[in-house]
Amino acid sequence: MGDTIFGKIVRREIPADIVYENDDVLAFKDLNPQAPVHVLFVPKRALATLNEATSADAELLGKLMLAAADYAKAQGFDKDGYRVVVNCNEHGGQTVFHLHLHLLAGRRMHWPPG
Ligand code: DGP
Repeated sequence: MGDTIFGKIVRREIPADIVYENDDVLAFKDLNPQAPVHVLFVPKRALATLNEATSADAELLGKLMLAAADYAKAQGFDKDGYRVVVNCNEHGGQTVFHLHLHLLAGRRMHWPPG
């Protein structure tokens, strides 16, 4: 696990509002929500950014996506819809360098994103 704030959350060294967990993925509410629902899905085995992912990480990336979809369906967000986002590096708006997936729901999303 990378030594970021998300690694500390995964290791339970700092608190977070955890909403979902399985063997490979932890999900918790974003501290600075951009929608009525804003949950971050992080792999317990950290990659810094999407750029570091290789074919060896394909299963983990799939599990990350499926965890978000499972959670969205369990919460009923699938009916109206939701958005899943991965920010990568500076122009992508990434600020925490432990790969994570944003799940946004509870309002109509805009396109293109800012
Ligand atoms: P990104 O910009 O894609 O790297 O997203 C990082 C997100 O993480 C951002 O929306 C704010 C959130 N965040 C940063 N620090 C913390 C924290 O300590 N706890 C929680 N729950 N969220 C955090």
